Amino acid sequence: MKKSTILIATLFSVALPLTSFAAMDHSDHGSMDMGHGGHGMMEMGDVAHQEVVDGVKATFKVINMKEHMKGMEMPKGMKETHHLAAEFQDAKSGKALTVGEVKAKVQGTDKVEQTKELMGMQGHFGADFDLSKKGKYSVICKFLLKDGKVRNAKFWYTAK
Ligand SMILES: [Cu+2]
Repeated sequence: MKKSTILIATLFSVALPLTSFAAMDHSDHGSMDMGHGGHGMMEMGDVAHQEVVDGVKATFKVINMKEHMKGMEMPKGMKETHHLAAEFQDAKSGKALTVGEVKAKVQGTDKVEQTKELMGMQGHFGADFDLSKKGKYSVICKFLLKDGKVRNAKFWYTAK
């Protein structure tokens, strides 16, 4: 009798953080901006940059939201024009790495900086940026994955 009580208590203490994490993940998805609901983001847009950084293959896509949201209403007052999506894989095994902290700094030729945290969603990390000015933008992405290493990737994106 006592033994089973302890066992149940142990099970609960293990299970609880997991469920709360899952619940948090869900609410994140619910509050996510459009584009993360129905379709897989990574299937849209072209690969803007891909590189292997210290054993991790990083793939970046920059998605022009207007182009991909044809027929859908853009939320009023939204100045973000592009969605930056980042996907990470173990370069050796090809296994998707979906847990981590990802930040990106986007800077245009006008030197205006936009730094945002990329949120985990549907197997990739993403955030929206304002790339409404035509021209070159530098994108610097800093990502900390489960192995505890901080990696960087940098590329240029030209907004047309
Ligand atoms: Cu996304």
